[in-house]
Amino acid sequence: MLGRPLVWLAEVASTNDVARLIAAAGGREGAVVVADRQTHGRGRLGRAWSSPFGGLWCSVVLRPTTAGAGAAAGASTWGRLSLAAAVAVAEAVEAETDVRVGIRWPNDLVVGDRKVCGILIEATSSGALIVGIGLNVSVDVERLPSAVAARAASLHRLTGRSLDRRVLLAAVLERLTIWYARWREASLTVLDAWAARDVMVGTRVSIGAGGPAVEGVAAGVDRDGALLVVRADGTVARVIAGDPHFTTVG
Ligand code: BT5
Repeated sequence: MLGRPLVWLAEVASTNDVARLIAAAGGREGAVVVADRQTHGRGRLGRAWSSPFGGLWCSVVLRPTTAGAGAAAGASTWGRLSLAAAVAVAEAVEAETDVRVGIRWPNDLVVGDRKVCGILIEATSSGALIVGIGLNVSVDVERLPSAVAARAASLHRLTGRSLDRRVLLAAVLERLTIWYARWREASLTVLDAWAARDVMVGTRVSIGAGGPAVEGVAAGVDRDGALLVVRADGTVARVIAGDPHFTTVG
C-alpha cells in the first residue's frame, strides 16, 4: 500500500521537489509528501499551480521496475500512468463525495468544464517517478487568480460539505495503489476506465504546447495514452501528454 512513510508539512515550494529529494536519498516506493500550502506549486510545461490552504497538495514516490511498466516501450508509455493516476483520484473523490468526475486528457479532473484536480508526473534521474496531485478540497476558488478562478472548482463548493483532507488522502492512496498495480501489469483496464470518464471524445479540440496546434475532433487515446485527434482532412494526429511534438499516423 502506498502511503508510508508520510510527511505532512505546513508550507513548501512544491511537494514534488521534496518527494524528489526523498527519492534521490533512496526513499522507498510509496513515500508521500503533503503540504498545507505550496509557494511554487507547478503544473506541466512550466505552468503555475495555485496552492493556497484548503487543497490536498501531495506527491507520491513510485519506483516502477517491471517491464509491463513500459521500460521497453519508451517514454510515451508513461502516458498511461498519468491516465491511471487520474482514474484513481476520480474514484477516490467519488468514494467520498457524490460528485461525478470527468477526465480531460491527459489527467485533469473536471466537473463540467471546471478543473477540480491536476496531476503532474515527473521522472527523476534515479529512475523514480513522482506523482504530484493537486485537489481543490476547500480552496476558495474566488480568490485564485482570475484566469484560473473562472475555470476551477472545489469539492467544498460542489458538495456544500466540509471534507477532511486526511480522509480524501487515504482514499486517493488506496485507489492509487490499485491502479498503479494494474498499470504495472500493463492492464488495459486502465484505458477502459479512463475512456469511461473521457469528457473530450467527440468534441473539437485544439492542442498546442509551444508548437503548432493540432486541431480536430478528439477520438480517445491509444495504448500509450496518447490522444488521437482526427483532423478536418481525415488524417489522425497522435498527441503525447506533456509533449509539444506530435506524430501523424495516417
Ligand atoms: C496540472 O498542470 O494540472 C498539474 C498540477 C499538479 C499540482 C500538484 S500539487 C502537488 C504537486 N506539487 C506540485 O508542485 N505540483 C503537484 P497543468 O495541466 O499544466 O495545469 C496548470 C493550469 O491549471 C494552470 O495554468 C491554471 O490554468 C490551472 N490552475 C492552476 N491552479 C489551479 C487550481 N488550484 N485549480 C484549478 N486549476 C488551476
